[in-house]
Amino acid sequence: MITNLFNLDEIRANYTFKGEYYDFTTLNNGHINNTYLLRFDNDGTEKCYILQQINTAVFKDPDVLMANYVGVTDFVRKKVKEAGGNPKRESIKVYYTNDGKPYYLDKDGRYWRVINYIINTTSYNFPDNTEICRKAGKAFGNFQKLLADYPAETLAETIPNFHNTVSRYADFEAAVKADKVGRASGVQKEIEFFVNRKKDCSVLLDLLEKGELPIRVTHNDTKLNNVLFDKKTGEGICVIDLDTVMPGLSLYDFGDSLRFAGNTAAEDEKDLSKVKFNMDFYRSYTEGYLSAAGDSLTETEVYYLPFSCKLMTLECGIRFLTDYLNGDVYFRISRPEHNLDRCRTQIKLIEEIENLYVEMLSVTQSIYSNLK
Ligand code: GN1
Ligand code: MG
Repeated sequence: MITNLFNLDEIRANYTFKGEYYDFTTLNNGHINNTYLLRFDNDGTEKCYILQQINTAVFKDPDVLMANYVGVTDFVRKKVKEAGGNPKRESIKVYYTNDGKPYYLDKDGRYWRVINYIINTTSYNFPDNTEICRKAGKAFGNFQKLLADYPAETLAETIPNFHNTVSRYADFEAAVKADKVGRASGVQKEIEFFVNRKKDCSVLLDLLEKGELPIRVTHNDTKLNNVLFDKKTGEGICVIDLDTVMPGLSLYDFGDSLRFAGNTAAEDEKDLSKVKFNMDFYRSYTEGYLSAAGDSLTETEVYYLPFSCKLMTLECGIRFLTDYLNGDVYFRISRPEHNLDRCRTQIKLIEEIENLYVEMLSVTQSIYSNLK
């Protein structure tokens, strides 16, 4: 967890912002970094910047993180320009400190970065309708295509084994065994649920090892709220939160998106009767995604799209429970059993996906064959 206290004067003195500082607001949508919106009065018009405190408990090497981040954002900006798009609205730009660094290390040892704020956009924590899902699918599909020829060998693993579901499971087993804060006895049902699905954790990694799935440059944190939608056109114009762009499987991005966007309720909903997997959202997201990325995917990747939804939900459920067992040391929480509530919504979603699985397979295949 990271602290909210910071010295804005010190940070401001190390950057050249346009206009006169006005105020800031907190924009904490995610569970990891602290994010603020800084507002300036630039000769009567408002100029905003995004300031983020990098969570160094999670991203242990800020130099490596920012080298990846600058590499990817510069690459995307160039691609957007080449395609005739508007780089100011469709890509992220890192602002450098006055002494030429892509981050600022403050006197208390905290790391900060400043990026552009894209005006007249909105993001969703919940897809209000199928069109939002279709557009989100298209945005993430495009993002994947945009990075298809990024030199993957230059990307460092900002969090090693991030979506390695076998090692995530091993961490979970270790947390159960250690039972650091004495919570294991109260969550036996949840533990058993994951133990019964241990074999799912190795399915994609086995295929990767056999050479049946390709490594790609992937986003790795494809929550719906990581897409900015243009307020005027409604299109998903910019994919944000690029800390975890790393080599990975396309299936990680697809599955993680539906884990979040396919859920009819919030990730931390306490009333599990509200948590369902919405097949209409699945269909429209898949249509959007395949319309953008479909021709670059292999048939094996497409076949495993429904499975990826189950696997990424399983991974996230395991991570929430692991953090609960470890004493809530990773994800930001705002109530005592927050991680357990999050884990329970993931369990409910996995049950839903298991029941809908055959339908998901046939919906996916029919969308895919219509594209060909
Ligand atoms: C974290 O920061 P945020 O909310 O975008 C996490 C993701 C999880 C997600 C669950 C670096 O993402 O992996 O899927 O929470 N990011 C990191 O909501 O661990
Ligand atoms: Mg994130």
